[in-house]
Amino acid sequence: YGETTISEIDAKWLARWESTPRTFQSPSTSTKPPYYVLSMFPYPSGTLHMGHLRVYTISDVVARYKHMKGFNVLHPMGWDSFGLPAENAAIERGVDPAEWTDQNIETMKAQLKRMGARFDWSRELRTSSPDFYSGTQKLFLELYKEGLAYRAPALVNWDPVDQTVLANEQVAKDGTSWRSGAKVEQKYLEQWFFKITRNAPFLRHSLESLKGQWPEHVIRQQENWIGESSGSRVKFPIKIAGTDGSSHEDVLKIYTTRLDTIFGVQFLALSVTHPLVQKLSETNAGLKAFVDNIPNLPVGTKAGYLLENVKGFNPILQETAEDGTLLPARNFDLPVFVAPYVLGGLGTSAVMGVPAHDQRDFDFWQENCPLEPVRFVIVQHGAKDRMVEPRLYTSTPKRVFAAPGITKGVLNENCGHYAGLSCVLAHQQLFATLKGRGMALPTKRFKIRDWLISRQRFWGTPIPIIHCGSCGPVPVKDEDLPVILPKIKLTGKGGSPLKQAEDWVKTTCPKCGGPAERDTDTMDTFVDSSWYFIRFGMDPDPKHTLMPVDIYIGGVEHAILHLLYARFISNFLQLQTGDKRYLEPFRRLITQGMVHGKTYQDPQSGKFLKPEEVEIIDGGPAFTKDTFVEVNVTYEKMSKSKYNGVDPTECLNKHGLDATRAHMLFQAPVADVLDWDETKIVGMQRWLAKVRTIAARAEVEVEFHRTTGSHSKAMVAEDAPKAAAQLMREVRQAVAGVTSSMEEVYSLNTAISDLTILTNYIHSITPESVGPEMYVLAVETLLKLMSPVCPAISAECWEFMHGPRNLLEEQQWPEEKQFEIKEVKDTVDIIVHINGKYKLTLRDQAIGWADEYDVQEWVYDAVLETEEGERLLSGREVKNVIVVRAKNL
Ligand code: ANZ
Ligand code: ZN
Repeated sequence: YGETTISEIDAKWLARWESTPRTFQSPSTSTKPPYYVLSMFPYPSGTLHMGHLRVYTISDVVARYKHMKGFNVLHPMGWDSFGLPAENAAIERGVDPAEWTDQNIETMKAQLKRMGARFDWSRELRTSSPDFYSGTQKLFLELYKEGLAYRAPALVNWDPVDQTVLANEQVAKDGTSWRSGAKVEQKYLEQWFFKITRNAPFLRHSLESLKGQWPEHVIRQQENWIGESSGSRVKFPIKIAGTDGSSHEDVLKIYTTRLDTIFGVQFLALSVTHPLVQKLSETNAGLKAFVDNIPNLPVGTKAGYLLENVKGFNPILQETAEDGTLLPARNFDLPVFVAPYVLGGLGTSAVMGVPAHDQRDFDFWQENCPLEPVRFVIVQHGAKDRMVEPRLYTSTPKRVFAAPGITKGVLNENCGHYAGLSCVLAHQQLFATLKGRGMALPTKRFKIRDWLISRQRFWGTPIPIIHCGSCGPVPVKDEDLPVILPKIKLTGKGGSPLKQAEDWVKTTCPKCGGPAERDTDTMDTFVDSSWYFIRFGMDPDPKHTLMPVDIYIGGVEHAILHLLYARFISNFLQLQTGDKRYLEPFRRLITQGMVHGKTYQDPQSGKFLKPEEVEIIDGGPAFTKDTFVEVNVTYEKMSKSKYNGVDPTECLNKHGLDATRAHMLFQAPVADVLDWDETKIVGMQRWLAKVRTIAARAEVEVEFHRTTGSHSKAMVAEDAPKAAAQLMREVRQAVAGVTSSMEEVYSLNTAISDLTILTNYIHSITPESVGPEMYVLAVETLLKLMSPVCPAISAECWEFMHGPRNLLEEQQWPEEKQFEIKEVKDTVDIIVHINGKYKLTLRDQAIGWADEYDVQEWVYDAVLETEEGERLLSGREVKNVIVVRAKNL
């Protein structure tokens, strides 16, 4: 047994798991409660990396644990197999993207199996198979029917040389195309959107229900991304002068959260996409030039274009105050600008500019009207009679009086009879006044924008829409789904790849039967991943489809978009089906940290060194091999250029799957960055060697018992009961610690330390010192607790003790209460029958550890110890000693 190598153990158990797949039973037939463990499915890039190894170790540990806890576990795996790399490989090397993808999947699947993960491969899916993408297309059409999928013009990256749209990833940092090197242009194209904004209120408010279940920072990121604010829509009258001297009046609707600052409005500003700007630029050449030049301006530009022929008016100043007070005299005209800092599609795409109280407006004002004073309307709250002398106008304010003013500020006399009111109160009154005049309405606004799902790419789900000259866009009929991707040769040039598949594009209109064309866009791959988890849980009877996911594990880089899109789609299905299980798709979320690699850098040249170029002295400092200069050792994101990458398969082959998995979990809490230092893995290997030693000792005892039917009583030490009680305390502590780590997941590293502590304890004692039964029980419990983390070695040890038919992974998870030792001070009376007849009663017997040990043997000893007992038992053949148990024994 001791001779079996780690790689033999791995090979044996991997084969065993392969031949006994663990599949999820339909909840309609299984009596066990279902539990859905999901890890984010990988993009089949070619090979698994250490980050994959980390996330799938975590999910496998949870799945194996839940299985032992008696759940019917769904732990599926699939492939997010549409996307750009396959397409790039096709363009560069002429390979078929489908073949490239399938090959990568082969490799990566073998790697996943090598780590001993118990995935339910019967439910494997790949998003690029027509089987799956017909579902994606159905989902698109459902959204389309509900008006949640629509088309609108949007800016795209355009490569003028290759005449093609580029994904953001294909645009280099300097703004050139990855392939042609041409300067990338921005161009408007008709694009498909999902109207995620319609569900923004739900997506925002439902986050409350996830608190405590999702990492706080992920909830916060979602909140910020959705970005709720409540404000007002206010109408500002404007006058537009025509070129012929005529003029007409209109209104501009702006959106503001700070109505209390309305007396401080000094200009109005429109986004470039505002309809008025589009209209005016038709006749205003200067404006058109400004708009066309915007893509060349730096991000965050404060540039503006003054619309000379437009004047704005502040709606609050058109008032003749009821109490007769006169408002300060002022110039009523407001300049109107076009400004890129005002975002299109947000609010009303127009703002009222308040330089004194909004930083962005202030910066804009400084840039465009540097000589104009700034008009303050809010001052720091103080006692009214001590009101700070209001600096009504100042041309050189140090800073704006912004956010804190909302609660702390009061309006000053720039605000007529509103002066002296707190901002909150002023806000209410101003709103009431303006609303009364039909100039303001309350609105809630979300920062989130609709989801642009169109990609002018090949390797994605085709959009199931047909464009007909007379009927417009028409959905593909259900029975004609899926719309299969055609086979074409990809060149990376000349517009949308699908446009070039002319035979495929040409079709007939499902409505009128006339000639029509297929939509040539494909969907963002985030659409695929927004519903794959539902597909995994599908049951022939939709009532039994397993939703929601009980625990979802994945990279924090998906904390915003993927999770938001998945929540949107799931919520949409909830609205459609009325099935509450879709409300929030992921009950619990665990985000794991990155795995960093050990990086060596020459301090002089700054060059990164390969591991074989350095020599490490006693696990301490590292030196260059040739010049013997000490090198800097850091941990950084793994990359080829830094020679700090680690191949998971190599690592698994070298150290075995158990040590690799344990090391992965032990080195850092799940959510933290993990510095991968392979030299430390020996710690895990030593631990596992100890486990094998004590398991071998336990096996000897089991074997003895099996062949003799007795527990080698003679050898047991005098104070075994005490030592056994101590051992049970240790076991109980480990059960409590490991179980709570498994439930919390975030502290899986402490589970490993609990396991090593128990191992060391068992290693330090002998079976004789605690009694063989107790020893065996402790070892068995240790193996059960280890099984999720180190499934191969623990299964091997278990099999050694119990034979091949009794599998460790089918055992029940130990419970703390099984190891409770009643430290009973009480005594009991024991009524003893010998050979079927009442013989004597032992009074006031301290029972101590008796019920944890062997009661019969203990009583036999106790009887022997009495005079009468000795007389009764010695020299007689005792067939049986029956204890009529006292109540608390
Ligand atoms: C006047 C004002 C005065 C504003 C003040 C703020 C402070 P949040 O809270 O993020 O929702 N805004 C409105 N629409 C905009 C757009 N399309 N592009 C850029 N900015 C826009 O921000 C709401 C504030 O953002 C609004 O309130 C508006 O400026 C600006 F002391 O109006 B505020
Ligand atoms: Zn038609």
